[in-house]
Amino acid sequence: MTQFATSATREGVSLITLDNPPVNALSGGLRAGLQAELDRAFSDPAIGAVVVICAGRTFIAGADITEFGKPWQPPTLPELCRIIEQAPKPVVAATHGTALGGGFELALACHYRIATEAARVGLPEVHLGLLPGAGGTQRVPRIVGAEAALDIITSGRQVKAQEALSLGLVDAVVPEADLAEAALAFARQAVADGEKCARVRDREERIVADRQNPDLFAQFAAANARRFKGFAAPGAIVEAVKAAVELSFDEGLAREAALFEMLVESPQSHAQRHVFFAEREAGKVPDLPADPPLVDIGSVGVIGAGTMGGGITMNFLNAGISVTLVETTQEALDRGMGVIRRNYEATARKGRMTDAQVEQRMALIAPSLDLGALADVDLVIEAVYESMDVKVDIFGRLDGIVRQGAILASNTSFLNLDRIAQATRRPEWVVGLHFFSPANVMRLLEVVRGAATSKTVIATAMKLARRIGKVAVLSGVCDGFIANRLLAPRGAQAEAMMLEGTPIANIDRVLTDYGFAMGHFQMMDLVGLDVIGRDATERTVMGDLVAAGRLGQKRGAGYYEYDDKRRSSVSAITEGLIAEVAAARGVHAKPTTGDTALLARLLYPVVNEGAKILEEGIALRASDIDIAAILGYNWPVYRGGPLFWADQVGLPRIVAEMRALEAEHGEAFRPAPLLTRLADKGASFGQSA
Ligand code: 3H9
Repeated sequence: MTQFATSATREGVSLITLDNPPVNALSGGLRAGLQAELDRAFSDPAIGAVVVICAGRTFIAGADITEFGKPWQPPTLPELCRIIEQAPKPVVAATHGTALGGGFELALACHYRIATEAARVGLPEVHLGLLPGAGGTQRVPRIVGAEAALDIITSGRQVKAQEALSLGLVDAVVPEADLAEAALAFARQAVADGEKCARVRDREERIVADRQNPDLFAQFAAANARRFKGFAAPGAIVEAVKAAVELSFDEGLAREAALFEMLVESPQSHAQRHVFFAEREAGKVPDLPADPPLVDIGSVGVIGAGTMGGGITMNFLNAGISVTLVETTQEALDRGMGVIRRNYEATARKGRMTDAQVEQRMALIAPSLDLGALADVDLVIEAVYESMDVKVDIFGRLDGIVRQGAILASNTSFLNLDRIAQATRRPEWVVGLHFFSPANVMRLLEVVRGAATSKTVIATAMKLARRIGKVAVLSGVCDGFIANRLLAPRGAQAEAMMLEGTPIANIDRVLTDYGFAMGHFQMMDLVGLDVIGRDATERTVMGDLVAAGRLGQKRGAGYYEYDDKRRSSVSAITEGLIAEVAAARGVHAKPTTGDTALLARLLYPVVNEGAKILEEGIALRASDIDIAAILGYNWPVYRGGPLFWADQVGLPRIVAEMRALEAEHGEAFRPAPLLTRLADKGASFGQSA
């Protein structure tokens, strides 16, 4: 008996309980503890069968990710799975919560699996840049066939108990309270029936059928090429499942193990593991008490039913929280309500929501033309356009309307939150809640802490973010907060290079090759050049494009030309405008060539800005900046974010290259003091926290 595994004998069955809070990750200690209990049960003649169950909120949620990259302590997980599958006595897995990754693989090595009604199973390794490395790629296809296995493993999705039952991934589904007793009864029945232990490895019928369709793997890879682009793990998963179909079980396992080893060492998996922990770390605010008082958010008011206000509203409706939506005119209110309804109806048409759910969500909105309707809500979010005067006016009025003890939030994306807060007599109740467009989709929420914002308000905002499915990153007050400020230098350099004569298609391609879904100019065209509408003090290509009615994709022309399928091509008109604007501004042609040089010029200034944001204390930690870039700007997750990437490139190299760029292009490339200090010390952003 260890602290991780204990057992009790129940009428001839050993009930082994695993306990490694919070998610029963399969640490070395847990594996050793389970092995010891299994040995004892297998060698005890009074024991006929074994049930493995978990204490706490979930069955095993996977291998212990913190152990990756370190030497494995025996027994390894594949060994443990082999011991269980080869056992002389039936072993039943009793799963509740989420049996994920190595946890589900361990269950698959058991002879039977029982799940509670609310349980889920899945193999989410792909999200960590990995594949299931303890037999998952070999056993799942033997149960569900290669096609369904590819879907489950490359998506990493959680399969609900009922679906798992119909697919044969679990053998029975029982009410939560009955799990242990049902599993014990199942185990006794297996003993009484005297059947051979059912080993997934011996199941051949699905594999034999899949052998008739050898093109299936190439077809699956081709059909999903867009989704998998840039990622190494999905291709490895396809290869491993193919091995399950084509090779013997043991050869397939060996193939899986080799692929796992390759991936676990890869920069991509390192990056994705960093992101996994960074996302969880972001929610932690060091100066908050462990159990802070919170405002109970039962109702929300949103001011502004435009694109942002509408998207913000949907987050709360999705979480079952009612929203009073306020606009200044009936027309704007009707338009906003119409957009929300159409968004939901589109989701329903895709089968991801029922018509009744659409109506339930719409019924949670109380539209109003009167700010007075916000008197009793628990949280107000202002989402009107970016004008300090307008915001100051609204917050001044809200101060006289909204009940004391409610939170007043602004969705401003760059204005000074402290000035907005000063428009009220309760600045401690004012906070920034900065959503990213489309606000119902993007997972980042910047929680902006003003000089006076109270701990209760910060703690409530961080918790609320989780409730509405967002990842909160705490930001101090500065122009652009974290994500917008971080990425602004990339845009500035893209535009500078454009004027110097680097083709915009080259600039965009370097960014998409790096892993961004689209390049800078493609993004501008998608958002709409009129929407971006910067107040330029000098002539700009964007200004000229807007003046020429080339507003972006929606008009079939912006920086690029678009055909009716939205495929882009280079535009001679844009090229002409670029040359004209460059001449008017006296920019000399000196195009940056070579992908590495282009990328350095675009992304080193982002790294540098990140260093400044960190040094100024705007972000709490380097990994928060990575999360803001990934979740707010679709920075490729397999790069780990700008600062993780910078650490991988090497800070001394970045500083040296930036000094050369500074000599040529000036101040934008002057290395930030923190960056230089870390490089000089041989340290990294990862060690800077
Ligand atoms: C694998 O299994 C490889 C095998 O195929 C092959 C091996 C040979 N390890 O998310 P939460 C921590 S790869 C270590 O906030 P929730 C987490 O960091 C693994 N730590 O809870 C956090 O710590 P803290 C495949 C882990 O209720 C705390 O637990 N499995 C692990 O919102 C609470 O986590 C996965 O990828 C772990 N495996 O969600 C599943 N998991 O409190 C990963 C969690 O200090 N886990 N922690 O910040 C999850 O998806 C979610 O944690 C889960 C619970 C859905 C289970």
